[in-house]
Formats: sequence, structure tokens, C-alpha cells
Amino acid sequence: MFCFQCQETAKGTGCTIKGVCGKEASTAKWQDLLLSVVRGIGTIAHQFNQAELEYNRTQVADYLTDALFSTITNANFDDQAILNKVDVGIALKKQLLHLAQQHNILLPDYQEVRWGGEKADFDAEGQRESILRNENADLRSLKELTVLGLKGMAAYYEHAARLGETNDKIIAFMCKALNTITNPDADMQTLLNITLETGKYGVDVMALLDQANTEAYGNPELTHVNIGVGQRPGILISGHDLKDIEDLLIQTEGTGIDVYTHGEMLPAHYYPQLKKYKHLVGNYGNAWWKQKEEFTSFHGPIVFTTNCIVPPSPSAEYKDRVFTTNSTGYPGWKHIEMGADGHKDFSEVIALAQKCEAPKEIEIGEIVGGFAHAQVFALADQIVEAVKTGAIRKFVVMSGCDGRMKNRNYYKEFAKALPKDVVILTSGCAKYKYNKLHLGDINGIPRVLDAGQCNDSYSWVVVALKLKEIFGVNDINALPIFFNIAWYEQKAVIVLLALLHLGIKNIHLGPTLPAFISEGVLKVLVDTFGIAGNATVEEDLKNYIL
Ligand code: FS2
Ligand code: SF4
Repeated sequence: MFCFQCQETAKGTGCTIKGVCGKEASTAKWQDLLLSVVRGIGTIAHQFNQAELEYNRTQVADYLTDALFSTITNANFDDQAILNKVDVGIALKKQLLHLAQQHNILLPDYQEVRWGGEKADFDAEGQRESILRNENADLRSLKELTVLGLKGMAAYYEHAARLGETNDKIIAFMCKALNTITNPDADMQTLLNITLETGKYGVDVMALLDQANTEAYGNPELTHVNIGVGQRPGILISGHDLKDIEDLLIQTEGTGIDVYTHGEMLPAHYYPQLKKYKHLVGNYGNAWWKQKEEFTSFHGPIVFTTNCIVPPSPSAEYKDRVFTTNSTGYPGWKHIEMGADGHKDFSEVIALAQKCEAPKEIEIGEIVGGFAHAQVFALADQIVEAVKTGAIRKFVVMSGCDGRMKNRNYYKEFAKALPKDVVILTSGCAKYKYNKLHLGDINGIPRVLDAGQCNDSYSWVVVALKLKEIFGVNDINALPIFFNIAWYEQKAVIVLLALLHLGIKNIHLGPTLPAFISEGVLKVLVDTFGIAGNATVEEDLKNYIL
């Protein structure tokens, strides 16, 4: 196997025997095979788009987004589930090939288009389609940067689509990008262009999801979220899918069960149409990587709507109370399928919860969040005044992911060491490093403003553009905002590409730079955008804040 898509990759270069995340070599191989089917389908669909041929676009969009999403770090560890997606893709590709033949569409002669999907060839094809098939490190790097961005885009698109918001242009771009990276002869410039264009559609997909979330559930608002527990049994819901938590809240109403959010589901509390449920009682635990301890003490069922899953230890007591849904999967865990009406049936989860003890208290108190763009705009006068008087000297965007590596303590120490006139703008699970530190406020404005999930980094873009207008500066980089982003998996890649597309310079990316960025590509990113890794807390404070 070879996988280097996340920040925790082995030795900072690539996992070759088994993933640090727990991914087996077999899963990696089937994911490589699945991605080759995705490239084949994307390439064919792109040719249809060019020829303006009608085909079932929704079927292609649903397939591509689900398949790409299931290969994101910590989403799906279930070989059989991945192989089922390969089978579905091969059947879809055959339909598309038939259509191409009927309409005399000439298709590129790429292996991914040609491959017939014979079962006996799965193993060899999975190995042939490894990331290392691209021998040139720089070309490989750009192809991977693009496909990893597409994975993040697919995740956000899927959430938006579940809430009824779709956009053919985004899917058409995905197909174009897949076509470009499938071409074995694509050169550096072509690949660089498609990588940067991925960022444009990254902005679009985050805007689409923002619209979907806010139309369905209202604008996030300042909310105090309880981190303690109640007396009743609970269900813990993790991941990013708001439609799922809404279904669960509706189905648990009046059952005597409390619902708790975990990890990236915390921002569900900020939405008026979700927080109205009285039995949505709090957030339990921290970022994804602490789940082994926290799931044990939770006592009740756990539902994964998206990544991040940590494989349980063989003796884990909670193994039989975990459920997956959407693109996630884990061998032996029950998977809840979508009903024909687009809703999930959580009755089995609820029945199990009713037999469980209430969660064990692991902390008490509350955290504050809900500062997506509308809430920040509501405070705009106060914020602008604070900037003008010098009460707020700087903003630091610290969005992104959390993770288990010790060097991530940098973010906690950095947050603690920031001068009292600096405000942290956050989103994603990165916030768990500092959202319980009680960093205080500036004239009533909390010093940690949490916009929501990782996709809500979009809010910081909207806010930055608004500040640019208010302060009358021509360049977004002239604002007193420092971007110090923590990354882990591929949704952070699409966020990064989106920020680059918007012209944001000098972004710091840590705790280590991605292994999939080659030296040649890094040079381009440094020269063009001033991207840098983080140094020590002291050095970064001295160079960028003080
Ligand atoms: Fe955190 Fe994991 Fe949000 Fe990522 S819970 S690293 O999926 O997308 O962020
Ligand atoms: Fe390794 Fe990360 Fe890939 Fe898992 S997702 S196999 S930890 S690089």
C-alpha cells in the first residue's frame, strides 16, 4: 500500500504497511481501485459534458461524491463496503460506455476508461492504480493535491445535496478535474491550473453548503453549549451531517432519550432549527481522536454520520453500540441505509439507547459558539469599533482539524500565549485545542469565535471580505488577519485551495506540511502564495503577532 493523504502519515512520508489511522493494506488497495473507477467515470462524464450529451447527471454526481467521500481519512474501513462501491461504479461505467457508443462519442484511451472491471483482475488493477503509478514526483503531487481537494469538495457537496441544494457546475468541474488528472500526459502547467481551479469550486461548494444549512436550519447564533451530562440515557452523534441529526432529534422526541453531539457535530447546537429540540442537551467529549475513552464512558449508542472513525481496540466495550451511515463504514458495525424518502430510520439506535445507562460525566461547564457570518455581522459595529480603538489588534484564523500528534499542542500553547487584544477565529475540530481555556473577551466579544464545522471556514472568508469593504482596503492581505491553519484530512485541503483561490497569502499550515506536496510544488506555493509551515510558538508570535 501507499497512502500519504493525511497529516499523520507514517514518518511524514507515507503509510506503506498499515495506516497510522488503522487502514489495512487491503482497504488501501480497494480504495485505490475505487478511485480509478471514479477517474474513469469522471473522464467519460466530462466528454459527455463537452459534447452536450444528456445523461443521468444525478446518478453520476451521487456516485462520484459518495465514492470520493468514502476514501477520506477515517471515513470507511470496511473492505466489503468499498468493493460494493467498486461494483456499482463498474455497472455505471458500462452504462456510460454504452451511451458513448450509441452517440459516437470518442473517449480518451486511458486505462481507467478501458478497464472492463473483471473480478479476477481486481487485485492487479488495485495495485496498478496505486498513487505511485505516477512516477514524476511533481506531477504526482499536483494530481494528488487535486484529487484530495475533490474529496473534500465531494464531502461538502454530499451534505448540501442531502438538504436539496445541488449545482451542476460543481459536478461538471469535478468531472473536468478527474479527466485532467487521469491523462497520463498532463503537464505541470495544466495540472497546476486545475489544482488552483479546484480552489474556485471549493469556494462555491462551501457557499452551497452554507446556503443549504442556513436555509434548512437558520443562521447560527451565539449559543452556550453544555458539556456536562443529564440523568437520562443518551445517543451520541458524530460527524458533520446535519440532516442526520435532525432526523435523530425528530425520532427521539418524547422517548426519554437525550441527544449529545460529538466532535464536528458540536455546531448543530448553534442552528435555531436544531437547538429548539430540548432533548439536544449538550456536547460530549472532544475532537475525534479521543473517542476510545469517551465512547466507553458515554454508555449509550454512537452514530457516525461522517469521519472521523478511530478503529476500536479488540476489547473495546462500546463496539456493539456503534452505527455508521452515509459514506462511513467499519467492519462489524451496523450501517444505517438511507430510506427511499431521503430520511434514516434510527429506531434500532433508539431501542438500544433505552436499555443503556446515562452517560458518565467527564467534564462540566459550557462552551460558546455560533459565530458564523450572520452572527458576526450582527456584532459588526462592536467589532469595527474595537478594531478602530485598538481594543482588537489582530485576528488569527486557526480553523482546521485536530489530531493526536503531540506537536499539535503548538495550537493550544499558541492560543494561550496570544496577547489579550488578539481574537481567534476558528472552525472545524481544531478548536478543541483551545475552546475550553476560558480565554476571556474583548468588550464583550469572546476571544475565541467559533463559526462551526470545517466547511464554515467559509464564514471567515465572508467576514474577511466584509472587513475589507468596511476598512476600504484594496487587498484582503492588508487586513490585520493572520492565517494559522491546522490540517489533518482532505476537507482541510479543499479549504486551503479555496483560500488560495481568494488570493490569501502567507498562510501557515501545520503542524507539518503535507507529504503529498513535492519539493517542486512546494516551491511554487511558497513563491506564489507565501505558504509556510509553523515554527515554534515564540517565533511565530514574534514574527506575525507582536
Ligand atoms: Fe475533524 Fe475529522 Fe471536519 Fe475533519 S472530525 S479532522 O473530519 O472534517 O475536521
Ligand atoms: Fe496513512 Fe493517513 Fe493514509 Fe491513514 S489516511 S493510511 S494515516 S496517510
